[in-house]
Amino acid sequence: MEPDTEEVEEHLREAIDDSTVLIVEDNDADFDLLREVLSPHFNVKRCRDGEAALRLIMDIAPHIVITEFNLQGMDGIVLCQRIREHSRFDDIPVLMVSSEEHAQREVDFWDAGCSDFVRKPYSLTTLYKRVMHHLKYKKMLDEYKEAAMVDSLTKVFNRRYLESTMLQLSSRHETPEISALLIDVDWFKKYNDSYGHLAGDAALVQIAEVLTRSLMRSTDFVTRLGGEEFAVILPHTDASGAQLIAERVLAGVRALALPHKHSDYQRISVSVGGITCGFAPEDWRSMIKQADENLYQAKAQGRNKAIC
Ligand code: GH3
Ligand code: MG
Ligand code: MG
Ligand code: MG
Repeated sequence: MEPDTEEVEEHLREAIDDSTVLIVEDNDADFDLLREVLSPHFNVKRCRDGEAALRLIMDIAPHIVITEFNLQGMDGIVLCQRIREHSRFDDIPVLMVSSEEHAQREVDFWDAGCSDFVRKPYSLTTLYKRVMHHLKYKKMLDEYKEAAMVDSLTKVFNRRYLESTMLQLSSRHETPEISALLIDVDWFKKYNDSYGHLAGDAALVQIAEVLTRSLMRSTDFVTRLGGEEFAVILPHTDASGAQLIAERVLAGVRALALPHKHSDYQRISVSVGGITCGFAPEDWRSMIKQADENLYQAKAQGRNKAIC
């Protein structure tokens, strides 16, 4: 069967082509049918039971799960419920397949959180189209979610991401120490006035890249608070660790060597204010406010320096 490529935009099409489809099916003949129609287009994986499927889902996060209801051990309903227990997986499409004999449980399938349901015998064309449909909307959802969390100019996270991440960190009560750095570009108004707003934008992009490169842990992240002001959040980092990152930021921005004739240093520089808290505060603004006081001191003491 030839897929209908015209219905999907080109970039979605390409992204969907890489999709991993997990089929949970203990019957070989049923699996072979699905594999025949799906494997020319997708990366098809198979598990024979729910326990193995859960382990594989945790490991590879497939783009869609197609599961038979009637499995040995954990049935498709329990599998679906278990998948939905994880916030990471609550938007993975789960397509339930059942024989006519079990189709009267369809309300239970939906209640378990499945995204779609087909009863056997099904049309392979319709099954393929449904898989395409779910993958397309999952991909779009992922893109919209990312766009809502990322600053479009610098590609670092935005305030909304900072807000939701700080809420998560504070609710988990497992962040004994957290540091934040507030970074503000020096004499940036004059930079824009001298070199133009586009050059200013390009400088912000490069500075954001320096910030990202300065991080050392996977839990560290950069956000653009607005304008020429960024925050770096360093969970599980004490004051000396924060000082180290601040030094890397200062050195990295100096190394960009972007000429700035109205700067005392003749180069673009940043000032950094740091703060370390004993726990992640729910309100990120209170943490940033304390960092801002140190940033103000760094500015007052001549800029191009960090006070943590
Ligand atoms: P200071 O050293 O005290 O921080 O001085 P400053 O000139 O950097 O600070 P001020 O707050 O006076 O000016 C910030 C400037 O940043 C003003 C604004 O034009 C510029 N700016 C804010 N957002 C953007 C942006 O997205 N792109 C560009 N190119 N400039 C921006
Ligand atoms: Mg500013
Ligand atoms: Mg500034
Ligand atoms: Mg400020």
